[in-house]
Amino acid sequence: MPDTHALVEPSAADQVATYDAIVVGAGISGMFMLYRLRELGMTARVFEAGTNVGGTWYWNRYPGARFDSESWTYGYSFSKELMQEWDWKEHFSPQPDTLEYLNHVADKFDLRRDMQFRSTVTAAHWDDATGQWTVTLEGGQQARSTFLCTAIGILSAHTLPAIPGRDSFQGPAYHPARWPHAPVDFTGKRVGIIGTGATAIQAIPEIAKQAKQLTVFQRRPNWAAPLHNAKIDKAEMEAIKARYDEIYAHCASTAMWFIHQADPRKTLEVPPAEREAFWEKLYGEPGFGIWLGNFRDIGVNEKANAAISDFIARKIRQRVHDPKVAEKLIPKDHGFGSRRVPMESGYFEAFNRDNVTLIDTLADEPIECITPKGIRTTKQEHEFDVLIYATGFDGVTGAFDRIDIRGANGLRMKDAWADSPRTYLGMLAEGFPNMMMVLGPHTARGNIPQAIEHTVQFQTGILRFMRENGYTHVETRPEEVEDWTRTVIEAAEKLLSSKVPSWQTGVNRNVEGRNVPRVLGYNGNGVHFRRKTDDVAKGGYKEFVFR
Ligand code: NA7
Repeated sequence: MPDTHALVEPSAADQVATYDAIVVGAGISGMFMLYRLRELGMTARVFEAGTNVGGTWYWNRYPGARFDSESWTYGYSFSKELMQEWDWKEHFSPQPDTLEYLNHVADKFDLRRDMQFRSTVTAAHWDDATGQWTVTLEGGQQARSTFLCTAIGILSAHTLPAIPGRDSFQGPAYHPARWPHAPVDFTGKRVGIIGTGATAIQAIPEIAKQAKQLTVFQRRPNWAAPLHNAKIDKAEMEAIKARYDEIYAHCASTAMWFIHQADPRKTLEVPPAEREAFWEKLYGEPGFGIWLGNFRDIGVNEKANAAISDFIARKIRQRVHDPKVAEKLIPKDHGFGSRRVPMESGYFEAFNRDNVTLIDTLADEPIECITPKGIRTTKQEHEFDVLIYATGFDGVTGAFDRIDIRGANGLRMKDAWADSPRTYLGMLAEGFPNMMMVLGPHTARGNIPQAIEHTVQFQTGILRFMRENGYTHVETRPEEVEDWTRTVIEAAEKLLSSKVPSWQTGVNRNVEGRNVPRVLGYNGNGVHFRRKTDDVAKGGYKEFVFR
């Protein structure tokens, strides 16, 4: 008798691989999520658009890209062995070293065997009947899972400038988040760069050293302060390793999970000379101290903020030789620290070079269009060999918007979040069962890798709890979502930053409908956030619905 089974073609449904969990993204979040899912004995598949691990540090290969957080507080802390074997070479790690570190982590824990690269997720649909997510990739491949973990980053949806003629430029044009893998040689080149955010502030001093001519098109200046990076020698690294427990415990005890702790004094209560000396000290020290270790009211009190802004403005005037250029580099529309403060290495001095020109596109020369030869302003056409669009990202929700995510009853995430994201702790979103968001909107962020580790711990805690109790379905409770959303909005209202347009408040004028500030993160104290999540876990996750 012939074996008829052998003749039956498998149906399309049979060909769809099924996992316990699908993770979208192989950056710091996705890598750690995979590690923890495996520990739970779950089957998991990671889909990643790039050709390797690293996320932000895979994509952003532009000259000058580096941490502006201390390297030794910005790696994984889940493995003491990993911490002891990895030597950070610089206090603020440059992108190539960070990418090497993340590849080392992927090798050490054999992560790539559950990862599929060159795999952009275009859709993720929840099916109420089967209690499963179906994930679709750009090429049409599909996979199913009980849980969906979004590890898509807060700054991964890069945006190009919405300027007429953008695609007509005949030379190479780069966005820093899609930088070529081979170094770009600017020698003898006329380079134009649009944007003066954290990315451009890192790139400009480096490109200026090589280019024949660098023209910076600035729409609105940003406050920036010196990074004071330095190498770490063997002895110093050993000393850091010996203190890791203490360092990480200290970070967990600060509001933003960095080593920096706000000074408990209020700015205007401190005598001016003492205040000035304190600011001089902070300005001379490495890292975010001038922002996060400053007097505790600079982010909430307008007079205090005006005082520190005046101090930083004086520093810019001292560092930039041409007073007219210095004035253009000083922000007048927002105070120091009310947008994310980029830390710089020779940014202001770059404008003292003969080969660097600053163009103020708001006051002096608005950009009219991009042409085949360069950029036309209201005054002239500037010709370039290379253009750089350092024009940022559709922050926090942008990466979600690029995937067609549909939850219970076909609810589209874009519709659900049209006014505001609705989440519980930024961990799960209302209406999207079994979807865990790492760095989702309305969560606490601060020190990003530490936020990631905390979030993944919390979420895999839920998964363990579900397994122990025989549950397969988790969702948020409406009253808890309401309460958390209110908490997040109230925490933001006190801050001067909540009114200032930036990626942090979800404003990106290159994206339709993104011109009104929104609250996209939990800006309360990170210590309170940790306590809250720990209490939810200890209490048996009563704030969620399981079945
Ligand atoms: P940012 O900080 O959002 O900066 C983008 C810059 O590009 C900013 O100066 C914008 O000016 C400018 N921009 C954007 N679109 C245009 C157009 N159409 N015309 C002229 N200028 C434009 O992004 P980054 O990549 O620098 O940094 C993102 C984060 O990455 C950073 O905060 C770190 O956390 C790491 P605007 O201020 O909107 O006037």
